Amino acid sequence: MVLYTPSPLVPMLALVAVSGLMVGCGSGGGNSGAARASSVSPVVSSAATSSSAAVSAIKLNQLGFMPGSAKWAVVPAVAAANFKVINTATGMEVFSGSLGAATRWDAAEESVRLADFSSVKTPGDYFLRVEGVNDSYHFTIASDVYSALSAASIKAFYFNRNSAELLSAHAGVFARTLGHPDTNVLVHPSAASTARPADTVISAPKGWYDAGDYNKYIVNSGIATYSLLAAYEHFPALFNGQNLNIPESGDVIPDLLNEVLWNLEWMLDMQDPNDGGVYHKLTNKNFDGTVMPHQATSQRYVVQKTTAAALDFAAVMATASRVLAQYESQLPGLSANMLSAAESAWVWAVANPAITYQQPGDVKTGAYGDSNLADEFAWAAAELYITTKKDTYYTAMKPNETSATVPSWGDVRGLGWISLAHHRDNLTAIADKSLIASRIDGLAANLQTVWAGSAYRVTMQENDFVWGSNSVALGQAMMLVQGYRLNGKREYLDAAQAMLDYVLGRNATDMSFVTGYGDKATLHPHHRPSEADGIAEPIPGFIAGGPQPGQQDKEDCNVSYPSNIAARSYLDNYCSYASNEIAINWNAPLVYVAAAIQVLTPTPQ
Ligand code: 9MR
Repeated sequence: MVLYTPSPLVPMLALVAVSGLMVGCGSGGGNSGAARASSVSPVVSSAATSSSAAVSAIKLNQLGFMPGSAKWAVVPAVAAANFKVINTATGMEVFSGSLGAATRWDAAEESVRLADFSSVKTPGDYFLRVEGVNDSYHFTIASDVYSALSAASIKAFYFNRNSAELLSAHAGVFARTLGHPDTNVLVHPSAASTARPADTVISAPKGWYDAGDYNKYIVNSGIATYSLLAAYEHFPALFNGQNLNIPESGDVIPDLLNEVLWNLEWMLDMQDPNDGGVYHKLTNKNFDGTVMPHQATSQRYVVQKTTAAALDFAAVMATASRVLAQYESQLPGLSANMLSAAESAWVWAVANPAITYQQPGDVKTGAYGDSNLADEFAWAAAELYITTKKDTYYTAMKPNETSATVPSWGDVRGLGWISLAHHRDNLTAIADKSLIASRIDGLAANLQTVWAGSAYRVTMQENDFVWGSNSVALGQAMMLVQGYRLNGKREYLDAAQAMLDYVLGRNATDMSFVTGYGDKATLHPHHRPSEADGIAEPIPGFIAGGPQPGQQDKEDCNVSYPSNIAARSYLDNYCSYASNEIAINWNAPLVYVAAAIQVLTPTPQ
């Protein structure tokens, strides 16, 4: 379990004017215009224009749906009995349905009505019309409706590469100079050992910037990297032919794995070869100002070896070892090296089972501190078991004591169950297959129950609105997908689709939280390159953290949040690191869920 500590980002906001760029909140960025130039903002229907009482928005997935998707929209609680689906090109009504009864969603303190138009399956562009309400955004029904989003959500990791020059051939207008070579990193006193005393110089280049900041954290890299590897492991065909136009494109290795390798190479350097321990993070002492990577030149340190870092590292390396084994001729020896790195990190963690992260007094960057390590032990043991088939690891997972929960950086036990379920037909006799199935199905069934009873037809509830709430939504979808993969219950897939809908617009803010995707999408993420690059649009493909009522950045923003209500407490402003930052552990489940929905949604007969 995780303690949601007050923001560690505040010191960054105290800085001002670095290299001519204003730093901190309220610097705006001058972004303007629709996120998707070709799309049209809500069309005002004749009914709406004729009535001054026309009320706000119909909320739906602003990209659209696959032909076989469940399709739902959320309509304000107006008096109308019906809704219509209208073909944009012809202006013809293609479907009319009854609106559900007005029902309250506590998280948004709002009563709404549901429109189910799942039976509309013909590809095309459409919108919804309800008397007394503005027409909805236009949306598309097409089998490839999510392919661009899917690619962009992976390309976002490329845009967040540490130690990389981004060439215009790959990055277009977002090309940038190399920053953070990380070849001259000092061992912080908190991480000193006999073999590597304080101020020893080590090299640990590459990796991804964690989020809107320029630091690198093993714990958060763990869940993010795993989620991408799992996407590949579960849906390889989708990624094998994908060209993301990254520097490695065109080689034999799929681009998703090329991108993941960029981070894995860094992670390997975070292990101390002398003892197997893993540094918790590689960071500056303070957050950088709002500058481009090459302008952020503070000394970097590796800070404290922790049990969580060793275990998350072990889990990821064990996973990567089996996923990359098929590329032995391109990556000679790497798979075996990763497995031995994973096992030595495990041995270190067993010998040092309770070293939690303690932020040193002179270090102010993110903590990713976590005092409950049972889930990290369980996850690492599960991945080591699957890769090595050694029964001792299965026992070490303590399956009977390990529940399945929606994954987050501080609670990773669900990841172990995901992997066990995927590999269930290829385990040793010791594995309890019915337990694996009941863990996955139990969690999916709980989520499905919430979804079925939700006024918004989503799985999010009031207490899910924590820092990075959009990753809770997508984590819930990931677990529903596992339920569907296990037993084919259609409701699980539909509930997972609902959560993709949620982040793309069927939420109480009426926004798509993915930069560049949706008519009304996040424009001002708390992301240093997007803010400091002088380009109006944000870099595309990043998902914002999302609404949460904590508003830990309130003092640092000179504009107010539009609402204090949990599901509406979202501020699309650069200053809002508590609701509008981007992060690798929030993008990775977007990659996973977008892939799963594309592969698993049945094609209508
Ligand atoms: O995602 C983290 C969230 O769960 C915590 O509540 C929050 C405050 O401790 O920190 C978040 O992680 C941030 C990290 O510490 C530094 N990089 C940016 C991350 C996203 O805001």
